[in-house]
Amino acid sequence: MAITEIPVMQDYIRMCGDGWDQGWHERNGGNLTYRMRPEEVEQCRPYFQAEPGPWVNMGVQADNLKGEYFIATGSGKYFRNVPLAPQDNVCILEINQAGDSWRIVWGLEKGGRPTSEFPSHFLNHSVRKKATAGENRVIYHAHPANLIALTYILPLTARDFTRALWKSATECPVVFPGGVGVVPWMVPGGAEIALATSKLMEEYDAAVWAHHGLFASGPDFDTTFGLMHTIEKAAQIYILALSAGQGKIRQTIQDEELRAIARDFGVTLREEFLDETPLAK
Ligand code: 2HA
Ligand code: ZN
Repeated sequence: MAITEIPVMQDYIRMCGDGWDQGWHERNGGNLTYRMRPEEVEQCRPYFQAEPGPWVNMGVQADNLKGEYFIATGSGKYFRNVPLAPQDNVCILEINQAGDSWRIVWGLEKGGRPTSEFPSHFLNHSVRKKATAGENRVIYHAHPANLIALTYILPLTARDFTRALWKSATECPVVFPGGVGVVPWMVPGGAEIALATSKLMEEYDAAVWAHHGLFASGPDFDTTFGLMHTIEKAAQIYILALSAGQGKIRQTIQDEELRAIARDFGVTLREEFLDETPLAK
């Protein structure tokens, strides 16, 4: 038995490979973190290093993540390589009892650190754990091309992005009834983008990073990957329609029809993103 045969590790590794297959992870683009369940930590513990790495302060702190364990991609590592050599590209981190530092207990065997976006992921885990009563476990950042392209042509507001995406595929309002947040362009990897994103993730389970990519969260790998996939596919359809129609959209899903979907599927759409007039675009 190897640690990579443990189901949680297999699911994590598979998601990295799936993201690569989708074309969302050029070079070292993107990062994935998972907050482990206690029983998963115990399954993996026999494989932990005899000597954990040194504690490294993150510059951010969260009371509700003290003592948690995360699986994380490595800084500068390529998603493409994760299925081939998970032990060199991925790590398991333990968070200290102050909730402000990590240390590596497994992985990155040829050296390295967790993703440069770990402070962003960490703050977002804290916010999503609180917002979902502990259900949220996955934070996923990727660079899907069509969604990034939309950040050059749509106003950078949650309302504009949400409406364009909801109307680009009938299932969208069911998959993300709360809509998507939008973070203006910022330097990645720092505390500023971490704070701006985590502020939005109090309300949204996905946030667009202008001219950069998407942050998505969810309770498990399938749901989170599915959210990324659904949003990117909607963006692709919108771009295809705009391109084929030379910028003219002849018809689209009406607000009343969005309301009808919500009614039949038992979801609550963010009301302020809907227009009053039934025939408004
Ligand atoms: O890890 O995607 O945002 C590379 C990135 C940084
Ligand atoms: Zn990125």
